[in-house]
Amino acid sequence: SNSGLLSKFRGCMIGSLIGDCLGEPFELRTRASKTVLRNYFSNLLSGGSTKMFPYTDDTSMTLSVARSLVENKKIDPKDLAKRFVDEYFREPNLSYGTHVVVVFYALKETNFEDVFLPGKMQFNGSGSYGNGAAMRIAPIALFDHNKTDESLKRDVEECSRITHNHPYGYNGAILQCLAIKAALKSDSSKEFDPVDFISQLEKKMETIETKDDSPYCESLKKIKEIYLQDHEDISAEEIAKCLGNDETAHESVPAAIYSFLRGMKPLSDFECSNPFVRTIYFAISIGGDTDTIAAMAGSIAGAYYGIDGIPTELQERCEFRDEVDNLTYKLYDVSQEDTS
Ligand code: F2R
Ligand code: MG
Ligand code: MG
Repeated sequence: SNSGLLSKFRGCMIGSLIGDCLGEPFELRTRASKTVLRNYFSNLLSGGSTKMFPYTDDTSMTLSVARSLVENKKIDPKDLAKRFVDEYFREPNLSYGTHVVVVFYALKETNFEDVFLPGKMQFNGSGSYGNGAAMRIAPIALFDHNKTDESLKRDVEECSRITHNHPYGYNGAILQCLAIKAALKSDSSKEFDPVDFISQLEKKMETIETKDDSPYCESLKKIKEIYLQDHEDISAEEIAKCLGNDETAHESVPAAIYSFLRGMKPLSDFECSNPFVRTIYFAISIGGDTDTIAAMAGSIAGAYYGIDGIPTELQERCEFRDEVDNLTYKLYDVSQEDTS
């Protein structure tokens, strides 16, 4: 139903916000102990605290993508670049990636003449493979949910290559976008087959990656193996070693997708009956780039369970919750208008 789809849109965007806000305190720090994480979540869920959690670059850039789509009803790279830059200079202290800031300055200094050129020049011309393109991609998955994978891929690349011109960078954003789209299209009241979910993504990535350089297909294979070998209780530490947990796209997008799958089943070290919460918990327990892995996992899980699957106790702790939700209604409206 349409109300079901709207709920999934809202779940996706709020899921991303929650992952960013709740994952931020642990980003790039020593991995939090299970006791610390359990207390953190039970405190939040019991409403014992009224502390508000601020968002970071992940949300700021996601909002720019959503606003640009709402205003232009299509991907407009120049408008996107201007929004990224305006937001950065308006609020530069949101823990942006250390190198992406160079792109913002260059775009501004060249007056947005060629919006792809500064991104191409990053890292001596190889382009960035940071996860900054993947972390902001959720609005495109929603806007393009009825389009072909081919047009989704084109839109993701245009949005990504402004800052992330390395194939690992934009392909990670494509995989993350395809995972959200698949979650959006899945009925959460029906049985779910994780191996089938991963196999579908793998098939799509095989047409995108080259055979001899395919980090995403390799990680998807590893996730499939975890299920096929009944190794479903694998620890968060082992997942970090096996799939990665850092600021690069290829070492974080697979961990986010795995966190979504892992949240479907009870966890041995965290008793919680809500699968969305389990996803965020597991994503943070992987350590490393916790805000970004949890934001990406949260957007997939939110697209699957819908807004009603996300406890209000967690939503209410996030700065900008209402603004994100209001924007999502607008994004929903333009995505319904657009049938091209
Ligand atoms: N940056 C953070 N958190 C750390 C906060 C640091 C703080 N600002 C401080 O001053 O201490 N979080 C946010 O950054 C990640 C997204 O980053 P993005 O947008 O991809 O940026 P960037 O700089 O392009 O890439 C990130 C790092 O990836 C490595 N890398 C990328 N391409 C590379 C290449 N071709 N060769 C070698 N290394 C490459 C570099 O280490 C980049 O710095 C998110 O976590 C977001 O939350
Ligand atoms: Mg961040
Ligand atoms: Mg991060």
